[in-house]
Amino acid sequence: MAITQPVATIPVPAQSTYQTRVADYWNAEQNPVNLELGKIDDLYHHHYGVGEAEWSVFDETDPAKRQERVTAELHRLEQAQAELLASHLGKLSATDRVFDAGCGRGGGSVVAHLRYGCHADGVTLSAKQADFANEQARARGIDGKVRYHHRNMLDTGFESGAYAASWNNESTMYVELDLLFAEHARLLRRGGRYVVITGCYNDTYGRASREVSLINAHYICDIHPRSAYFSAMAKNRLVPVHVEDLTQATIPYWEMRKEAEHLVTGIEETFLGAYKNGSFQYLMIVADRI
Ligand code: GPP
Ligand code: MG
Repeated sequence: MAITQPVATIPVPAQSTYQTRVADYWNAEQNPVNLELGKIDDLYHHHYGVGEAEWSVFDETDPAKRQERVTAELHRLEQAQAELLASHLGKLSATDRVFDAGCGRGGGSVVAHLRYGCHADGVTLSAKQADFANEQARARGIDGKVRYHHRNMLDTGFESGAYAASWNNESTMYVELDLLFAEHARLLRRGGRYVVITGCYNDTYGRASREVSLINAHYICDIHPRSAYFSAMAKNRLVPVHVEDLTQATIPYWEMRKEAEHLVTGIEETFLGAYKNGSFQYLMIVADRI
């Protein structure tokens, strides 16, 4: 059928209705598993942990001290994950600039800055998270180098080619990968490094399992299949140099979190089920921007 009427122009909002709902979630979020862990050393993370868990923390007989030790142990595992990501950002100096896409309350950018002395720009859809993270940077005296912005990671407005490294730490499931990687490729200089740590569904299992769908509903996200990462990178000048399946390495974190009655959010069994039935993987991809 021929279109005889011109297509009506409608105002395009700065962010979609979906993105507004995601921002609402993070503006309201106050999970003890994020705030109590972050308070320990003012490194606030919104990702999970990796490595062997020290189960002896549960041997503590004083209930309050036991809770404290479990909290500290989960934070140690989350910190190990942040350090693992940062260790793959390539050679960086104090004059380099890095981009943290979906920065949450800011922990990852601080970790990168403390490690390399670099400048960091974090972006989040949540004004509350950006304010919180900037306040943390001020309190630490690093606000001259580490800055957080209330912006859309798909359309940052930052300068093209100005970044030596960039990453997504568990934030890709909120966006379209083609649009995301186009923005990383635009921001990264040639030879720059991109790192993603993510939960993805396993193509060899089939489509998204019940557990993966429950995780999507819990966080209002849309977990991509593993294959989608590689095809979207190939289309956007990002060439993988290292791929690591972190699934086994994250299971101890979830086993311990499940037993931490003062911190559980209710999603713990679902993650463990998804990892153990093979439908879901915790994956790191390191890529060069060519
Ligand atoms: C953790 O954030 C990560 C996400 C919400 C994105 C979804 C991640 C997947 C791997 C599917 P968080 O630390 O705020 O979550 P929680 O409150 O559960 O600790
Ligand atoms: Mg958390």
